[in-house]
Amino acid sequence: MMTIRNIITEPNEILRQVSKPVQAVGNEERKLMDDMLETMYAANGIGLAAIQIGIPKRIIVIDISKDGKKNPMCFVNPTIKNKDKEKTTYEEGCLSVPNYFAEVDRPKYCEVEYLDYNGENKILEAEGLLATCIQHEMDHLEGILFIDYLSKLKKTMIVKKLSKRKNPPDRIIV
Ligand code: GNR
Ligand code: NI
Repeated sequence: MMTIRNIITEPNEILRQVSKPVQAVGNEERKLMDDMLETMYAANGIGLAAIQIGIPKRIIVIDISKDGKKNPMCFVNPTIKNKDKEKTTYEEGCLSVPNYFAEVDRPKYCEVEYLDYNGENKILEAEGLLATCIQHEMDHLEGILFIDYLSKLKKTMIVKKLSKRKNPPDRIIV
């Protein structure tokens, strides 16, 4: 059974937490990764960090495949081994910063070491959108959002607009 979880949006202090390493990849972690993928697909995102659904664990999921094909990727305790000096620019968005997009420069290439869905140690060489997405997600593990790279003026404007947004709660249980 997979569950679509609620995605936390800015401003919310939870998004600023530093996520904790996972001790071992077990069934609880796999269930979390399943739910994260389901939540990401439902929101039409290409990546999601556990903290975005309120779980401060160093787990991210990514799927950058197109036209209905699925290629879910799971990363537990990811670390960047190597990254390019050369930068690339993408227009980034974030499911925790809904409806706002801005260009961000990041290393064009990176090597990431992680544990996969089965807890196996892997190394992946990433470039282009995948490299950008991995770095965006790994920022979430440190409590960093893409808007932190924008000018203070742009960032303040976005946070102000988001805080005025009426966020309808999923369900009110009385
Ligand atoms: O869905 C997403 N799209 C995206 C586009 C460019 C760079 C990064 C991303 S990640 C984002 C989903 C998200 O918020 N992940 O944390
Ligand atoms: Ni994000």
